Amino acid sequence: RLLDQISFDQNRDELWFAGDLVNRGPDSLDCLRLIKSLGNQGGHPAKVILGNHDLHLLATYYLKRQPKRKDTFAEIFAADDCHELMTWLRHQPLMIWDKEQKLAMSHAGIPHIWSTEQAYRYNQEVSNELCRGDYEAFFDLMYGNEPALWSEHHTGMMRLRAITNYFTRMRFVKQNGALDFAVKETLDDAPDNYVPWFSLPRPDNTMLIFGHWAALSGNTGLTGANKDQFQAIDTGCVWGGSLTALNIDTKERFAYEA
Ligand SMILES: [Mn+2]
Repeated sequence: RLLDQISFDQNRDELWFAGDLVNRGPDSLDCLRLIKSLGNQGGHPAKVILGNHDLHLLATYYLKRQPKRKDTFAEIFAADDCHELMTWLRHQPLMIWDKEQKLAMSHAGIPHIWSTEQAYRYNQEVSNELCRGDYEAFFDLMYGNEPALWSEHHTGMMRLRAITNYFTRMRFVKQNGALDFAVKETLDDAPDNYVPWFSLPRPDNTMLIFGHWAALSGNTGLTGANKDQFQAIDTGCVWGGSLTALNIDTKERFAYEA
């Protein structure tokens, strides 16, 4: 319905998706099928980055685990094209970067302690593991909150887990970049000594588009000169709010109210 509202045209428009394609609404299977199918008729394929729920789906599938009570994966696992969908999803990155347009997107954002270029390299480290490495071992060791603080000295799975957590789960951080994993509510609920990741000055002025933090309702609360640098586009559709599309060229927003 949102695509109808913005008169989406496969041949003219390119769609970017900010992750959590699944588990946040009533029809995850058809959502995956629709997004994967874009580009099949010669138009632009969708650009997709992985969110924490997409990674959780992949881990549940590849490790053959029982879905959790709140998961809505049964329909996907029962589908004839499940394997194809999972292979396609596993090959999606954690970050998209359009260097010329000075534009990047990741599910939760990019911490202020990483330049955009640095973030892109870290994204490639995880993507290589998911596409060509031991992805089952990755999924097995992916869950966990440690290390909460980034260091260039992290190696192996600790490093990949930290990168994944920054890209897909970050909300509040400390000045040194350490992540909080407990608070998922609004800006007023910051734990002591933590601030929203986008409130700290970044090393470059690339515009960052992100989802994940539904409680923001699409509003970072920023008022300064950098307010447009951070585009929160999750407007809480999962809780009955609207679903939002941002026109990358004009920065105009469109919301479908359910
Ligand atoms: Mn999320």
